Amino acid sequence: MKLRRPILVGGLGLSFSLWMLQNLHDSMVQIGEFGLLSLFALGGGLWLLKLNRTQDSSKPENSLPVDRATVEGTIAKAEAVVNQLAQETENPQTVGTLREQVAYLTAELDRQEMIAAVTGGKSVGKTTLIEVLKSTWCQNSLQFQETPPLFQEAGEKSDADILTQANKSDIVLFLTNGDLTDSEFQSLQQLKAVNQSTILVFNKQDHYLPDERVSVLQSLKHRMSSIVVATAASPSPMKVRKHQEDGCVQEWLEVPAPDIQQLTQQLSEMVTQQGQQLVWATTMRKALLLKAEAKNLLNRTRGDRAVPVIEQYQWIAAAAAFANPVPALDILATAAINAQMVMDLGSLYQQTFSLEQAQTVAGTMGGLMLKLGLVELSSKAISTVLKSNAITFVAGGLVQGVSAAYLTRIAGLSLVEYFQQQEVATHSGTALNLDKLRQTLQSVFQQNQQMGLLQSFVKQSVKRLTPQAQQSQLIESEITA
Ligand SMILES: Nc1nc2c(ncn2[C@@H]2O[C@H](COP(=O)(O)OP(=O)(O)OP(=O)(O)O)[C@@H](O)[C@H]2O)c(=O)[nH]1
Ligand SMILES: [Mg+2]
Repeated sequence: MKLRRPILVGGLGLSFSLWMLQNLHDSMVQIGEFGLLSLFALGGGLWLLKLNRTQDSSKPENSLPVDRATVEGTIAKAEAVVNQLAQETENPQTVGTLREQVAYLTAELDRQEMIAAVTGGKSVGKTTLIEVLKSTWCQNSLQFQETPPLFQEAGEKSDADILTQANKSDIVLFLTNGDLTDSEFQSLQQLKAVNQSTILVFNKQDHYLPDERVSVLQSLKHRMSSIVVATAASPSPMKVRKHQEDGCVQEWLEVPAPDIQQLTQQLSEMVTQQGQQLVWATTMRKALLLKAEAKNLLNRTRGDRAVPVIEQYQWIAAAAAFANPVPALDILATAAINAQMVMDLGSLYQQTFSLEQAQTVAGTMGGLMLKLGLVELSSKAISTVLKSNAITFVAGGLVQGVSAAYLTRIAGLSLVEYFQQQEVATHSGTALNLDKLRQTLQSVFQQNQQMGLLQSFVKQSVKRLTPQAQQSQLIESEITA
């Protein structure tokens, strides 16, 4: 009777983790008998088939051209995330601010006045260019805003902040004084990545001889596929020499007029031909930013709730493995991931799993942990920590208990991390992306393998699992250490 049940469950999709916790006391030995590995192979084949078909169907949301309906759709998505946050957070003030921003975005769609941010490194001529534009080129519908200089070691604002700010404008004028430096190139790439309309302005071209100008301009156009123009916002005075009829030579300095004609022509074209488009694209960027901000807050709220859930299952797994120490690594992996934990964490992230689905996820993760060698690595690391803390192995299941707790923690944290990276679910039933789950497991495991973290975790677990005698030993070893 006892033997039949796991076979059935295993055949359905490797779901004995929950069963195991329920039956720990009498079943541990029996599992070993009928070959856990073959069960894994059977169940494993099933879930691999099921999960590999799941593909990431998300397409980039921000590639030109942007139409009004798409922007409205994105604003609605941002609003949905804000609404979800409103249901889960205990901070109504934040929600209020976010809601105001959503309303503002909708109004933004019909904004008439446009904004151009003027950015670039220190002293490239931002202020001067704006002055010249204002005094010689009258366009009421376009305002210029100078950003703080980029690439400053001790700048008040980081480059990322400056670029984020610049991205809230409709056009970015990115100034450079010659060939691009690496950091200039990277900043331009970042602007491009968020679909920001950018004009690369080669200012101070008067510093170059005419044929040099041409080659700089060509090189800029070659490197950046964006629009490139050359300007001289405030050309240096030039020496003018005049030979007079009587043979004398007269010399004086002359200040050439600013040369911004290529730029103003480009700007005029953009404002008249693409004005509406540009405003929509800006609104789109702002909506995506707002959505990301709301999602961050939501993830933080949910993360706070997830930690005690993980801890609860961590100690359940620890107690079970400690009481019934079975050395087989695969049992450790499976015992560590409780299907009920998957369900509980899933529901925190609006991902409703049926018990069967949760069991599949648990089995998948156990399999991944084994395949990635995480189970073996952590057992070894934990034994080492225990030995170095002079903890004797009076209780035989200590390594197993601590390992089970540790693996539960890794699995729980990975699931949380995985859910947090997903789009905020407005309906459940999203299929699992096995590749992403594997990557997340690996990276979470690596983060948690740091010696300091591991040591404090082991100490915490030992305190939980062992009687007073062991604990005093632990404390002693801390004092003598
Ligand atoms: N030769 C030449 N000098 C220029 C040109 N444009 C600006 N300058 C000079 O470059 C210097 C810096 O100009 P700003 O306009 O203050 O530069 P900025 O980018 O606003 O500088 P920060 O705000 O301090 O980063 C000034 O002395 C300008 O006169 C130009 O086209 N040619
Ligand atoms: Mg300035």
